[in-house]
Formats: sequence, C-alpha cells, structure tokens
Amino acid sequence: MKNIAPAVFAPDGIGDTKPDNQAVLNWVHEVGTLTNPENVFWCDGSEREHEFLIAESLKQNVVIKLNEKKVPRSYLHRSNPNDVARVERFTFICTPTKEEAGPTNNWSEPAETYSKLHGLLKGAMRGRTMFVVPYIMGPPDSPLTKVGFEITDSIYVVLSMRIMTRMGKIALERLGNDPKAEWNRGVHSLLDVDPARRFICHFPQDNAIISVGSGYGGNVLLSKKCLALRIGSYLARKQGWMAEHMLILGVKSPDGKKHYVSAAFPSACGKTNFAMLIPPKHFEGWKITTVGDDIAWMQVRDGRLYAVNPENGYFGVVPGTSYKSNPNAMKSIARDSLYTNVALTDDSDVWWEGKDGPPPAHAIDWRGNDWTPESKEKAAHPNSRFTTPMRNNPALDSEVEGGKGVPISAIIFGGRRSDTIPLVYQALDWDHGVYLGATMASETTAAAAGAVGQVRRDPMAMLPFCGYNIGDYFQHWLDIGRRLTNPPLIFNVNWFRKGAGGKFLWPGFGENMRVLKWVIDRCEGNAGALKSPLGWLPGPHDLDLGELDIDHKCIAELLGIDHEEWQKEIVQHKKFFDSLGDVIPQELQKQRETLAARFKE
Ligand code: OXD
Ligand code: MN
Repeated sequence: MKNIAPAVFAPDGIGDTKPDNQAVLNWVHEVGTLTNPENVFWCDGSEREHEFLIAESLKQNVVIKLNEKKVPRSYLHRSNPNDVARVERFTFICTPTKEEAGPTNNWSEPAETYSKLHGLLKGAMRGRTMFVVPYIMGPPDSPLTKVGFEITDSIYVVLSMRIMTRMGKIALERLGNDPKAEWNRGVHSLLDVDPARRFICHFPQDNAIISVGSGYGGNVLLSKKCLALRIGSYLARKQGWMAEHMLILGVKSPDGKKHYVSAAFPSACGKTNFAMLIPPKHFEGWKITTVGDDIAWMQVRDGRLYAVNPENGYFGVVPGTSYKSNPNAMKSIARDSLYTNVALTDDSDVWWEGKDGPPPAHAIDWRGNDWTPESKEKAAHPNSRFTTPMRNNPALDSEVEGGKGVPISAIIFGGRRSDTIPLVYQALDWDHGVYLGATMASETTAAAAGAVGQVRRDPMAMLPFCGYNIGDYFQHWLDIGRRLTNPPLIFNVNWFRKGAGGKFLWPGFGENMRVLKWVIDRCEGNAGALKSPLGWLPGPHDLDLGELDIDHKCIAELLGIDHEEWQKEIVQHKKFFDSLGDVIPQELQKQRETLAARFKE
C-alpha cells in the first residue's frame, strides 16, 4: 500500500529538541515501540523548523504554495474527499462507565478501546516520521493553561498546530521536569485515511486522546475540540471551572466603557463573523474586539466569570467569508494562512463560493479537478477551512494574552432557526439562562458529516463536545451560578428567522451590532424591555434601528412570539429531556414547567 506520509529527514539542529520530563520521554518511547516509525521529530516551534517542514510539505504535495503577492506565506492543502468534516459517529468518550459519558455521547469501554486502537496503531508509522508536538492551551500566565503533547505522522497537523496553539519550547518550559505534572497525551495517525478505520477516542480519566484514520482538522488538531472542549469540559467540572464552545468579544462604547460578551452558537452559525463584527456606520465610535472565536475557558473570581481564549489561531469556515460578511477575517486570512479544500485559481490565488467579486473563469476545485462557473459541483467544499494566526486579526483584543482573563458581562446563546425563536430575548435569571442554553437547537450545517438542515437540540452548542454526562454538565452550570454574586446576564439570539416567503427577516452581519447594543444596554441597566412568557423581550423601540432599511412588519415578525409554535417548542423541550433519560436536574424540569405556565397566564 502507498505510504501517504513518507518520512522526512531533518539536518542536525532541527527536530531534536527533546523534553527533559521523563514521563513524556517514556510515553513517546511507548508510542514509538507500538507504531514503529522511521524516525522521531521533536518539534520546538522555531522559524527554522517551520521552513524545513514547509519545504518538505511542498515536496510531498501535502501543500501547494499560493501566489506570494496575493496571499503571502500561505498554502493550500487538499484533504482526502472522504475526510472533510468532524465525524460524530466515530467520536467516543471512553470513561470507565457508560453513565459517566452520558446519553449524548458514544461510549466505549476504555480497556477494550485501547486494545482495539493499539491494534490499529501497531506498525502504523512504519516508513513515516513520528512528530512530537508540545503545546500549551491558554495564555502563558493563566492558571487555567494546560500543556499537551500531540504525536502525529501528519506534517499538515504539525503546520496547523503551529498556528492554532502556542507550540514548541514554551510548552516544555511550562511543563518542567516533574514526572507527576498534568499534561494531555494525544496520539494521532492518519493510518490509510479509511473511514472504516476512523476513530476519535477520548479517555478523560487518563487525560488522553487517540485519533486515527482522519486528517481533517476537527478530528486531528487534538488541542481544539478534543482537548480544549471534550477533555477540557471533564477537567473543568472536576476542577471547578468551565470549558465552553463560545466566542469571546469586547465591546467598547463611544464613552470608553468596555464590556466582554461570550456567545455559544453551533458549528458554522457565524461565530467567527460575530467575534469579528464591525459596527455599521450608525454606530460610529463603537468598537468590537476579538478575544476568541470558538472556545472559552472561564473561571469564577470575586463572584464574576472571567474568560480566556485557550487557542492561538482561527480554524474557520471559508465559504461565505467576504469583505461584506467579515472584513476582519478577510484581512486575517490574507497572509500566513493554511487553506484546506478551497479552489485554486490559475494565478495560484484561492477562491470560494461567496468571496467578493466574480468567480474565476477557470479554477481547480477542492478535489483537484478543473472547474468553471458552469460546473455543477462547488469549487470549494462547503466546510473548507482557513487556519490563521489570531495575531493577523486587526481587531484582536488587547487583553488576549492576559492570564487573568476578561470579565464576562453577558452570555449569548443562539442557533439557526427558521421559525419560533425571536431575534433576541433575555433570560429572567441565571437558572432560566441555563435552561435557554440547555434547550438550544439549530438546523444542522456542513461542519459535521450528516444531513444538513435538520433541527437538532444542541445544548450550549456542546452536544458534540461535552466530554461527560450532559445532566452533570447542566448541574455544573447551575452550581457555577451559585458561586456568582455578579453573574453575566444571559440572552438568546436568532439571526436566521425567516418570513412567509422563506427569506431571512434580519439583514445579519454588521447589523447584529444593534442586538449587541441592546445586550450591552441591558447590562448597563439602561435599555427597555417587555416581560414576555419567554423572558425579557425588546419592544420595537428598544432596539436602535436608526438608518436601517427594514420594514416595521419585519421587526414585528422577528420579535414576535407565536403561541402555537411555542406550544410545539415546549413539547420538543420535554421530548428532548425525556430522550436523555433521568439525568436532567430538577431545576431545569421546573424551568420548563414554569415556562409552560407563563404561556397560560
Ligand atoms: C469548528 C466546529 O470547527 O465547531 O469550530 O465544528
Ligand atoms: Mn466550533
């Protein structure tokens, strides 16, 4: 069989930065004995190492160099067409008991799973290089920061981890040589990228991950969904903090007052766009800054919730990204970026559906085939991605490196719903807010394999990412609330409501600032709201709609509560809770009953 990841041979001084920590050395030795690689490459994150790996990746056609003038220092990678998204079916939480993994996770018995995976890994790196990637998640001086090591036989993974994490010597220094120190063990092998031998397995009790058979970012950049969310959420509960699938943004008003907001949306619902929002002209003097676009680690301090972004880069969905939808993302990905599964133009630029300007007359599509605007196939895969350093973002928040984290004034939940859910409303209190998060739902997108467009419940946008029993996770949220004397206010938003003609009612993009301003004004205690069965709802005059060309009927529809739809929605909440067995905390059952009762008042 063809070796899809031939070994690389580095000159002296590259690939030989071994850690001192004996526990790490022992583990690497064990994995090496099992996988039998040609050689071991110890990454240090240096520029010289990077240059070497880029040169090797070009030689092996793992990446294609893009036009240096148009997209400096950037590359295109094409994944195997059978491997373009996260695979929830093959993602497992391997806790000692099934109950610990809970009703929303695939569970697999740890000893059996280790044994099966070790079988697959046996000799899997023969003729390949085993890269050892040390990294940290979190700002260097945050108490929440975690050390991880990822072993991989994919150069693409190494190049990506260098962007997505603080990688290399910084992790070795942080870890030190205490053999008992806490660190995450991640093993990844491409094997032969066969969906029949694709498994992403988490062993939270061992702080360990094994991922085989895939090269797609969400499955193989083990720092991200695997460590920062699945293992992270498990550790967070044990250690009393929170690991959430949330963006973090800063909002500064013209009078200089600043608030931080975190927001949870399911995959591919516009989190990155919201995190990088540029206020429309009408909001002159307002400034939005990005702390993070995907993951928030939060802890309680002095009765408030403080958040850090554990990541160092963005792994965002490309199609639809344009100067209209997200100018800051466009500027961020204009250089130093690794693109996956977008189209390549004849002048070695990148192209995707929804990019500004007309489509190219000819391109090579994400599968490597000729493409013209007449082609039936999409040029870029709907889940094609950019991997880009967060420091490229012109709106990066000044506190992003601060270990203390930023104080969160508001938490926003949202999903993609064509009906039922108003543009925005505010929870009555923390526990009610937890209920909003717990019953969140969204129409599915291309970020995960499977049917697109079906409504599925996705509590706190954590359905695919909660590394333990979802009932315990809800209880953890409720418990955190008890420790907050100054809790964030909680909101629900829906940018995706459609009118009778099937058209979106809300213009979206930068106009989301209008909703955000109401959120901030509520935090400041100076915005009006009407009490409704759902919670606090803005009246049409409470939202700043100045200079927005929108019909008042549209606003009424956006903010409207359709009692019939809500009767169905509440039945769906009950069905969802029932489907989880008896894990739901009493408090949330009570919330559902009081919601139903409010509709009867
Ligand atoms: C992501 C996802 O890639 O949520 O961020 O799927
Ligand atoms: Mn995500």
